[in-house]
Amino acid sequence: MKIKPGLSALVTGGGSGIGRALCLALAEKGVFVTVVDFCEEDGQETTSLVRKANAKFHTGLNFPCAIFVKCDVTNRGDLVTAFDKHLATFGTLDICINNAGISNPVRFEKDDTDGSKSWKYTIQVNLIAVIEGTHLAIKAMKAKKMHGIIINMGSGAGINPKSVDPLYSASKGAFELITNEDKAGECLWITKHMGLVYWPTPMEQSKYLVSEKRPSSKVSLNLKLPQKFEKIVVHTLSHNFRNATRIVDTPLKLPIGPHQVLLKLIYAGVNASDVNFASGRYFSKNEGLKLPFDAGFEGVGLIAAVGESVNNLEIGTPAAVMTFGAYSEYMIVSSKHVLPVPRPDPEVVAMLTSGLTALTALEKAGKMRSGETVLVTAAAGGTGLFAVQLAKLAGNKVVATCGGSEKAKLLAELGVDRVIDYKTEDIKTVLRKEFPKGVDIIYESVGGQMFDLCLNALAVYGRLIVIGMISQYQGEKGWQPANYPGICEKLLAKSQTVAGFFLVQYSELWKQNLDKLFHLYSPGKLKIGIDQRKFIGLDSVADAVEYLHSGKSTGKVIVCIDPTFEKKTSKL
Ligand SMILES: NC(=O)c1ccc[n+]([C@@H]2O[C@H](COP(=O)([O-])OP(=O)(O)OC[C@H]3O[C@@H](n4cnc5c(N)ncnc54)[C@H](OP(=O)(O)O)[C@@H]3O)[C@@H](O)[C@H]2O)c1
Ligand SMILES: *[C@@H]1O[C@H](CO)[C@@H](O)[C@H](O)[C@H]1NC(C)=O
Ligand SMILES: CC(=O)N[C@H]1CO[C@H](CO)[C@@H](O)[C@@H]1O
Repeated sequence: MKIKPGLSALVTGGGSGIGRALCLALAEKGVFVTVVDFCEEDGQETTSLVRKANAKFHTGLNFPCAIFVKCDVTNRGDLVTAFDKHLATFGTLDICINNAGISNPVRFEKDDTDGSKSWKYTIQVNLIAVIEGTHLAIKAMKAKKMHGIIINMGSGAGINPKSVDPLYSASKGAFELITNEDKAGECLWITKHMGLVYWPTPMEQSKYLVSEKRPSSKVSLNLKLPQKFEKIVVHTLSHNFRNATRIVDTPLKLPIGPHQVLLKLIYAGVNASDVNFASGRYFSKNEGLKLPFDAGFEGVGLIAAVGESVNNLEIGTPAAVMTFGAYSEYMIVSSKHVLPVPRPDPEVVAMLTSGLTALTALEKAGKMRSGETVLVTAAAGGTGLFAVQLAKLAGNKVVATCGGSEKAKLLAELGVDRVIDYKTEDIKTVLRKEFPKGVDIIYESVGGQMFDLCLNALAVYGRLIVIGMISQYQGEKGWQPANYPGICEKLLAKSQTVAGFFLVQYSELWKQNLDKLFHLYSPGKLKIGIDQRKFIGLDSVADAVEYLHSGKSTGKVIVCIDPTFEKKTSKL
């Protein structure tokens, strides 16, 4: 649900704490609020704060932007009145947050009364009233035939008795549940470190978890693991990925080695360079290239087994890999190549090669600061979408090139200052006219004529980062290395740098930079663009690779390897 002015919300326990923070955060977006609380003073105060925050969105209303209903949530009659008053004032109910909760200060063994300091009362408030509130909210929403959102506030204390989470994060967390409907029925646990924390569904647990507590021997022999699995191998060197590869059956040999991890893959990322890998370009001549070899650069999934010497990784943990062989149902990898991640999601796949390349290349090779001009080519592609946003977040002016109006629209929405759609405008003319002093940093991944054009558009002290040359990978005669006569003279005359960047050589920064990307993504500062076309199963990988090279994709192209995870279903 998009949170917008004119929606209405009912928040129990809205007088103070998280409840008040939620009422105010909703009011900041123009939402009408019914503040429900048993304390008159707190409730009235929140209500007047909400009215103030809400005023700028609404004028000339014949009803108030917020109302207060004094209510003890353990009294069903009170609660019914609160919902009735809400509907009578605002007409519909869009969001209901059952937030009222108490802790019981009396030690359990001394707690044998029936009063307001008894365990019974705690259960009434924290459990029964939440169930009643959910009922009443469903009734109110159904009566108006409106789609709505109900959030029942839990507590970190339910999982980890010591953790106390800040009010602000809690209100943010709830917004995540309102705006992202894929999360219907889910539970969101907000922690201070990695944003959203992943809980396997019961289905995933029964399918992939060996046991909750592992026995002393950590080699897990899950009887549910298959005897064999499918993967994609390169059998002939060719830059035509479809011709170069085939799907093969492989036996799953257990137990795995002491330092190894068995990863069950869910999503794999498609990389512009898959075609270079399939043509053998990643192997130097003396490395003794041996066919067939496994394809696919990156993926996420769940850890299905760990070797006996692996102490830092648990079965069932979502994890990512960025090593060859990710176009596969299962992968046996050294534990040092396994990166734990919050969720096995397409967004996480996008952050791997595409996100890490953008962040690391701009900072390391581009020496990005703020207040400069940054040009990104193939800007609506997998890595390009990250590059434009990161350059913008760092405080730079961003220019982006792309082919097509849909891509141009998306880039403009992401805050790009000047989008050049080369299908309707000439890049060279625009740059000459609008950026006569040149551009300070260029994130260049197209190559060929685009590289020449970019080099000529570079400012004094400018840095041109060579990210790739996608336009060259599948030429008629394959990839032909180019000569650049006069390049030294050009660079010398303007103190410029042309810097190569290859992510593989920055592996010591992967973990730390992945964390940085999560920190930007969780609060919504960084948007992750996933191409909307669905590729399901290993036999769709070749289609996905060809689609990426068709120039039609926007954002990261992803293959879903296990379709049982493709659609998230509600757990309510
Ligand atoms: N150095 C590294 O470590 C590293 C890591 C990751 C990626 N890369 C490089 O980054 C680039 C982008 O990779 P990606 O995986 O994120 O792919 P991508 O940008 O999603 O690739 C698709 C986009 O590239 C452009 N394109 C495709 N074919 C083209 C062609 N023949 N001529 C001109 N433009 C073409 C198109 O955009 P428009 O038509 O809109 O421009 C297309 O939508 C590639 O060059 C890749 O090799 C490098
Ligand atoms: C790929 O295979 C098809 C059909 O076998 C063939 O026509 C085509 O020339 C091949 N392409 C390349 C680049 O090898
Ligand atoms: C993980 C990985 O190897 N990703 C590769 C994707 O493709 C680019 C080049 O286009 C490589 O630089 C990345 O290393």
